[in-house]
Amino acid sequence: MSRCELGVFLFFSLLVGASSVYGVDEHRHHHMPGMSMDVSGMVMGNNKDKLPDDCNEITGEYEINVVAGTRYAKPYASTMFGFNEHEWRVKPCSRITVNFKNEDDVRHQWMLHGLPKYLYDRGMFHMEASGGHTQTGVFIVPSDDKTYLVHCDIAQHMEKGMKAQLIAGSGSGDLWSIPGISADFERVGGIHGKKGSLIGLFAVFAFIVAFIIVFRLFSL
Ligand SMILES: [Cu+2]
Repeated sequence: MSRCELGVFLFFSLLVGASSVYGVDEHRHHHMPGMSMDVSGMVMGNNKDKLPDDCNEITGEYEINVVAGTRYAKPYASTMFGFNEHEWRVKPCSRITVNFKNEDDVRHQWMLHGLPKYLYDRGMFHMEASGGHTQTGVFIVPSDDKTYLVHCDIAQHMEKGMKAQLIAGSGSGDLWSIPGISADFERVGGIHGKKGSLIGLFAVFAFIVAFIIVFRLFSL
């Protein structure tokens, strides 16, 4: 085998290896405990009784009713979807029951990030409700003062208003761009984005000019 062939062989074996590992992972994920799924939606990371390592006991019980729908976007400019509330406060080491109702026709999610990975797959508690359906799930937060990101992961829904925060204890600061709570720093990114596209346009123009010069040189 030449060096080149060996390289190609190694590349493809890596590719096959990586895809099979990914496949196994996906397979395992669909059989995770704490996951339920039907036509009305799904709950992932459901945890009623497994205490985080840093908690001695459950210090509080909360039941929050979250409603998702386009009508909750109305008070905020440039949003299209929303939750009835965009912030919830709980005690560290507390147990939270979430009743998640979707008033729209499209699917919505209530996905919370940053939980300990030894208890929650990918550190997430995740609910999805089909249009017009309600899902109920339970999770327990660890002992730290922390602000957890909650959002809907369906394409463009977070950008269009489905972003919220759950604050355990004194939290770890507000997240940006929460409707009605924190400023939309995304505008800064917007300016950078415009700058970036101008540079891109200039690069294309320079390339065309260079091409014309080279073409002329060779055709003379
Ligand atoms: Cu959504």
